[in-house]
Amino acid sequence: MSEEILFISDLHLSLEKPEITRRFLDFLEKRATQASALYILGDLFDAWIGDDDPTPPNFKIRNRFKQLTQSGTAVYFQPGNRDFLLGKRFCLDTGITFLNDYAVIDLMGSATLLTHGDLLCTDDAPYQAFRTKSHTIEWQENVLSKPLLIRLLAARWYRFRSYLHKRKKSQSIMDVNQETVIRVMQEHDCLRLIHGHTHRPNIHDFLINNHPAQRFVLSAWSKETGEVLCWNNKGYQIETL
Ligand SMILES: [Mn+2]
Repeated sequence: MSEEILFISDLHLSLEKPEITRRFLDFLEKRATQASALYILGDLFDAWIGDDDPTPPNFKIRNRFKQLTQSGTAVYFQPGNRDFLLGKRFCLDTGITFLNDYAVIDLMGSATLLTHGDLLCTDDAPYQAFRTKSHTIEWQENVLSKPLLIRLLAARWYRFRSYLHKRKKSQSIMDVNQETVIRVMQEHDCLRLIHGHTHRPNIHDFLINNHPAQRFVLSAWSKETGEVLCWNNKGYQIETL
């Protein structure tokens, strides 16, 4: 059997969108078991307020992940801007491997850089400032030490605030900055980048020092459909669920 690697991101799973959860659980049980590896590039959950949160559908998803990793499919999770508080306990419970904000993998012989994508949106200075603050150990320890109910309310407030801010921001500010893309790819010595976050699925071709480079932008899942980037030794295809 030829090796197959799957990439998804931006499912934004939440209690309010049960269709996406259902499709994802089905995907984990059937489609993902055929692959050797599944990479989740962030924003799997619309909000994550700590590994101790028992809110549905977290428990079901945890169990399905566990079944998948036990069946032999390696699962990797990279944090997004919504679920960056997902932690060690969740990964230990499910057998998932946690990846750093930037990860380089060998994808069918080519060094490939993986990231959620928010770090590439360097034109959005207020967001980057919040990101830096919220990624300090002090900030995270402080948040995670609050009672669950407080964290739940705070997450709602953040989501609402981010919705208000986004309405005021221009479309270009919320996309990646191409200079940052090239710099980060050079730093990691990669000519292929896969990310999500912007909800602008596409495959961009460009040059880095005269070498052809590619940037794959994964699609966000919706109530109606979900996309998976599938790689095998023959190349890639985008599968619609
Ligand atoms: Mn995101």
